[in-house]
Amino acid sequence: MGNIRILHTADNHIGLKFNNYGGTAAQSALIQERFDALKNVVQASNDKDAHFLVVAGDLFDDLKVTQKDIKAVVEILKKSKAEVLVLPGNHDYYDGKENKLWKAFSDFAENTNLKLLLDATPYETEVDGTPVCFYPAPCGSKHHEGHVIGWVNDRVKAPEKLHIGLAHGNVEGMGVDDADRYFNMSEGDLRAAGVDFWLLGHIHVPHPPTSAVGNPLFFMPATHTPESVKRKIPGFAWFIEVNEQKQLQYEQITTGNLRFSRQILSFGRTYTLSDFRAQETAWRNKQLILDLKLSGSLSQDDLVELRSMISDIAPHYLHVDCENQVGVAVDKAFIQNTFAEGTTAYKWLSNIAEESNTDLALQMAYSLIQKHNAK
Ligand SMILES: [Mn+2]
Repeated sequence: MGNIRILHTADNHIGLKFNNYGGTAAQSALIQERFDALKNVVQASNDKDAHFLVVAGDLFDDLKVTQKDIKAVVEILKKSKAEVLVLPGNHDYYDGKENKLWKAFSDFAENTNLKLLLDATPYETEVDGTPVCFYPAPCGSKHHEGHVIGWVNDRVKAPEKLHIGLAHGNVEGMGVDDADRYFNMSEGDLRAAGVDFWLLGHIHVPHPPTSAVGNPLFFMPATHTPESVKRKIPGFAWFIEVNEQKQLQYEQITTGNLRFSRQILSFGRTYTLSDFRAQETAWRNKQLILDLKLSGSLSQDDLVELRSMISDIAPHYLHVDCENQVGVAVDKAFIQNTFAEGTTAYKWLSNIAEESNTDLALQMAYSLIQKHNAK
């Protein structure tokens, strides 16, 4: 029995429309990226000489993906030298009735290396004489609370075979958004199945967290390329090699080309415009979508400078979004520019500026004066 090599991906969400970037160059780049990163997954399967390329659900974002996109995905997956196993997830579920998505996929994939696992029934195969059995648990709907892996428990599992579960759903304790708690599985549920390990999808963060040697109960690859500014991580796939003693060596492979970065920054005494300038210069990358959330305060001159900086940085990125809520700092220069010398406001604010170590007292005093003057 030789080693068995598997490339594991999931949550590719082909067909995502990225309408929040509607009409921008970033929108078309993000749509195209889902295909390009899938090519990276296929390339990795060939580089690693994988026997199987497993897609553990949500290859497609919904059942309404266009025929053109389905065909393009099949064409990409066909280029893998591995056998490609595709499991329906909750976004691309299969409820037992013929649907356009999986009908078209099957038609395009006929007589290829692609195998669609629509039914909860073991798939027995072998690699160079080593028997391998996959236990697919496809999703039958988009939203479903309980898991669909229970049937695997009762199957007799000969010790000389490699037994691999395939499922798509939330794993309790992984700490993701409550909104994503579909097809909930506990570690106990996964263990009760009696397989050697599970290849899962659904949660868009990886598990285990890093490459290692060992015997994890389950793997989650995360998306193959990030899909929103909520993801700080790049896109990943797992490369898993199983030896004759059924010990695993697993390597996290980066498969995405684009990145998102959300920066929440507050200007003030400890974070200045020049700090921002230095950081921003280091971030520059045409494959990066930058999302800035700016607050705090800056001098009047720096505020003007900041605004022009923000409009100038766009060409250095794929896309820049900026929520600019930076206010004017009430410093000595501001007091002199705003109030006539000798007025109460001038004296009062200047005294605070002399004595106070915090911007807060000045900001509060200034806003009191503004309220008073507005009456
Ligand atoms: Mn999912």
